[in-house]
Amino acid sequence: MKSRFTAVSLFVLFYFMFLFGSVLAQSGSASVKGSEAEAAYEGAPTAMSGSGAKDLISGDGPPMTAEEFGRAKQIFFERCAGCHGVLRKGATGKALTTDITQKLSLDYLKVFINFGSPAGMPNWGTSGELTQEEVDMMARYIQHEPPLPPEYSMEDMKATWVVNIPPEKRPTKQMNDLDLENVFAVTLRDSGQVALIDGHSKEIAKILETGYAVHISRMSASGRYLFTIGRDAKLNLVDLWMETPQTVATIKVGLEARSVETSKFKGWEDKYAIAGTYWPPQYVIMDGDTLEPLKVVSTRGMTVDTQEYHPEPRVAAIVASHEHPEFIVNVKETGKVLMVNYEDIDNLKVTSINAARFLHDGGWDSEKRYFLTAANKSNKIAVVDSREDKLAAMIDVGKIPHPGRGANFNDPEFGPVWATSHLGDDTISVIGTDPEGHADHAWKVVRTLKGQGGGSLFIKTHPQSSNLYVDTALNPDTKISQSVAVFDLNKLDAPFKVLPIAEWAELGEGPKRVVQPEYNKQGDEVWFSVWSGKEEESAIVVVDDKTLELKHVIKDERIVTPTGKFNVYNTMHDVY
Ligand code: DHE
Repeated sequence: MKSRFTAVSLFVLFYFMFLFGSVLAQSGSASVKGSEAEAAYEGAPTAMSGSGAKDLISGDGPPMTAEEFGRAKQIFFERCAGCHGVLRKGATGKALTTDITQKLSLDYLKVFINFGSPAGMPNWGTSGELTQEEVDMMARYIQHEPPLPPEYSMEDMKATWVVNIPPEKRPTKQMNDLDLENVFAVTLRDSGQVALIDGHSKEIAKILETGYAVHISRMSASGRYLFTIGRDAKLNLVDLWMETPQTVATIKVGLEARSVETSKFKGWEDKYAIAGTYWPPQYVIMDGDTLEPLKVVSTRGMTVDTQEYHPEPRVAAIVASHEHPEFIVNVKETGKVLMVNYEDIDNLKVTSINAARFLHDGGWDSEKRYFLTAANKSNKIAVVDSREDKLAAMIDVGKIPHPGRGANFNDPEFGPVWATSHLGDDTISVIGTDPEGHADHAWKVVRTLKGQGGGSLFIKTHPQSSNLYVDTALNPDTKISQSVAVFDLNKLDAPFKVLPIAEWAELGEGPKRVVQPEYNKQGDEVWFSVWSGKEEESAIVVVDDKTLELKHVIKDERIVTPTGKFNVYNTMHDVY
């Protein structure tokens, strides 16, 4: 059925939505531009198609055929679940459970889906992403109960677990002549691969097949093993000591995932790995050199503020403690940070620290005692003291903080600080991190820098550098999304410089978003991804950190949609 809106009903509905807000409009004060960036970011297609999900076509919802329901389910899983949650309990986007949607008229929902909202809901219909028939179908779909995706058990994991080369058949020393500590593992997002690039020659040493829409890589404490996770929750364990580095074990830990980490506490180096999943909401502890799954733990539970049950609290960032044999696990929807002690996994001790919703990414202070993490919808940074296993502070920052792992440096006036940029505004919040030496400034925003604009994802510096790089990859203005701002850490009051990274790459058509600065081991050069579409040419641009001039452009037809880059040494030692 083709949907038709009269001009009058459209105007009335739209006016109403703008004037009074809406039950579906996202709350908060994000600017329109920040919300656009946020929607583009969180609303990326998920790895789940909805196949295997239990359909719950309810008698209370509007008429739908099974075929329509199936199609709508797939669209929802691929396009909407990232913001609204698989079970539609709400996250970045509002809750769309039937107690809410069935109270709204079909026309109202159609307008919303068609035109989007100023708070960040994309205009699915008018942008041409969905046809009018699909808009109508989606409006009816969300008035039915959400389908339930299958759970994923230890047995399911074991069925996918493969050890290609067992530990006893692996080399006992490095068999290649790569300077491993200066290798970069580069995410090739849409080809489902990782490129290992030599930091000196800038040559590709190896392309490894990984999971779908591969996301991040992390290093084992020894620097021998690379762990890479895809959005489809496929995990690769790569042995960098082999003659040519290769995958020695794989496992699928769920249906949808973003994070992986390995044990780093003294005496536990390389022993365990942990991966967190978005669906099912759980984490799994694995053997560090085979990926054998050992313990699966659900994150379902009560939210930090209203203390109500949440069925889908996704696992966001995970870091390994340097203070205790613990993993620090961010649980997005409940707003809790879990300190998971791996000393005795049969009698697992988990300290649950109250933070705020919705926890996302974060990193260490320079001493690696305090974990600073973004509660992005609360516009706060939570500080966890990993020595005391307690919340040290909650700090108000700009709109939708997105630090990546953040940036540590010595502020000429305020001493040791850590900084984050924001998706929702153009500021960079600089936070004091030294409660002993600079007690007056600790856990306060000591200064706020103004960058190029909102839509920033990552910020980076290095102990050997006096520069701070801030990307703006999701800014709607291409001039801004294709360049980066550089601040001089010795003259923070001076205006920032702009480096035209995408222009330097000399590529053809494409969005050419400049994303995620990453230093080499020495801290004297910085690598940027110039991220275009799958069919377009992308590149990696290397900048000389002293002169801020172009040093090298890595172009190769195998460099498809490069995004994250993980220098082995810096990732191993949490240098940022
Ligand atoms: Fe990421 C880190 C989740 C979209 C590139 N991303 C993370 C982490 C999480 C996360 C939880 C922290 C992992 C950790 O430290 O253990 N990312 C998500 C999403 O849920 C989201 C918003 C939407 C989605 O559908 O996945 C999302 N991320 C993106 C992108 O679109 C990016 C820009 C490009 C890409 O490759 O997909 C992207 N995310 C990254 C990168 C990191 C990351 C490069 C690691 C940064 C670092 O320096 O450590």
